[in-house]
Amino acid sequence: MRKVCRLGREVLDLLAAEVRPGITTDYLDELCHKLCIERDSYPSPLNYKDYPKSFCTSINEVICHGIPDQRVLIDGDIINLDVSLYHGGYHADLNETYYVGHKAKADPDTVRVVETARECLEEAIKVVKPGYLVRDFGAVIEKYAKSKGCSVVRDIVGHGVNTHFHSPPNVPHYTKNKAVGVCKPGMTFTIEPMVSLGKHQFVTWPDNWTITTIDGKKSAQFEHTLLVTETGVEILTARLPTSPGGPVRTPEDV
Ligand code: EYF
Ligand code: CO
Ligand code: CO
Repeated sequence: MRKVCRLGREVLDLLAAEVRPGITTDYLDELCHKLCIERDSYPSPLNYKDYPKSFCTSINEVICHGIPDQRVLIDGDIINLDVSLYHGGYHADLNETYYVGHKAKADPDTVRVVETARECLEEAIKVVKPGYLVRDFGAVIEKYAKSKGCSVVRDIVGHGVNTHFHSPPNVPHYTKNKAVGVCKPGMTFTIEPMVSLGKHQFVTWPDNWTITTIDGKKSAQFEHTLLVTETGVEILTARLPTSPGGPVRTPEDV
């Protein structure tokens, strides 16, 4: 799991470095496929439940599972890149949302939803340790999102990730959920909160994959693959010191 997650981080960082106005998401998809193959890895989404591309690219009001196509990125967009890959019998799964163009020029609501989604994940990771109930992550996430005037998408959840792309437990991101499970050393799972500026409700496009906000307002997401350790948590997909921009993003990063 450590190795595949390191490879996943490399792929995401290399894709993120290509995000700029004027490129298409199909360009990123072809690059994602090549970067996976170069690492002796298979892009987990490709053909998964008949999904047609190698990763997901979700722009602005698209909450998740956006399919790469000929859409050209424009200054002021936000785009989530969700990379999952399979190597040596294990899957990794991580995503981040990026500003297209300079963060300093993005409108305040756009910055609010992106940074709130990033911080929701950080807040949830802080409480991961043996004995913590999986159902309790949602309260941490939704409380934080609400404090920033944002909503949390309810129907798409984090998940176990290991020899299977998706396995138990389900990890809801909202409060008062009924998820089953307790953190135990050795467990690997994702937390991947989707946070919106407007209503939490979504619509699914006729392609049966793309999920967007019901009101057209922007939504942002961040995801890590996590390992429960004897004393807490290891972020298997953490940014590396060698990642563009360094190990963690500062508020000044774009
Ligand atoms: C038929 C897919 C199937 N599902 C989940 C399949 O966990 C994920 N991201 O963090 C995740 C990624 C992908 C995925 C990529 C493709 N699929 C998507 C949407 C609907 C669907 O139902
Ligand atoms: Co993912
Ligand atoms: Co996932």
